Amino acid sequence: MQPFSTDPGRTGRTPGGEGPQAGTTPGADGSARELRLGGLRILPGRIAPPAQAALLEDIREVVRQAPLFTPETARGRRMSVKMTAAGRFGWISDRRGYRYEPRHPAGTDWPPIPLALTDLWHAVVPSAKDPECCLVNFYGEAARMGLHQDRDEADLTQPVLSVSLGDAALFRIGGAERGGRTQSVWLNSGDVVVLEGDGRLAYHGIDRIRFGSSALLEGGGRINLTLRVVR
Ligand SMILES: O=C(O)CCC(=O)C(=O)O
Repeated sequence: MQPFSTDPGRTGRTPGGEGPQAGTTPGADGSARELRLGGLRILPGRIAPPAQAALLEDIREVVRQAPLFTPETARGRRMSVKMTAAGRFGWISDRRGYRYEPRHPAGTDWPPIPLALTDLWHAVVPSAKDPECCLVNFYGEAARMGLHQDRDEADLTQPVLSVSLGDAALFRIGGAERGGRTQSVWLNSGDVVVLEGDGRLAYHGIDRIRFGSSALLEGGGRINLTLRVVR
């Protein structure tokens, strides 16, 4: 059974308030807000509430075609997040280790990356190659993700773009070396994080989520969508 409903239209409530720019929430001065933290670019509220609800419907379709599964580490430890993917490749981890794969563990092709996400990618990182993987991470109440670098991609000059939907999450950011100083920030639904340039290899992870803090997902929880160029 999937941890969130894949039925169309099962949003907890429909958040209101369309910003003047489709899909974005501008800062008080009308410009798109942007923070820099540890070499990462954070775009708070980049995806407006109605666009979040629409994106959730897109992800429900992805999950219908490519059901969430619980990855295991090579040592047999089950990860606390559930995962699936869209695009040419999905990132998986099992007893053979972690890697990108062209098919879901059930043997089916990954569904296409939703258009709203490729549009977002082109708007936020216009000079990047097209994304080839959209990893979908689902965080239930106790899920977390340890500090790690994203370095399984062939071209580490290509950015990584990460979208938060649903409950707030405590995001920890370090530098490019393991064991260095870290900083934390709460990511809310609709926030976008870009790992690029000096921040591309920054260690990052999710310490915990504030379960039930958002009404986007009916039963609570958080979805993270991470877009990457793989080859
Ligand atoms: O959930 C998040 O915001 C981070 C996800 C992440 O770091 C990853 O999938 O590599």
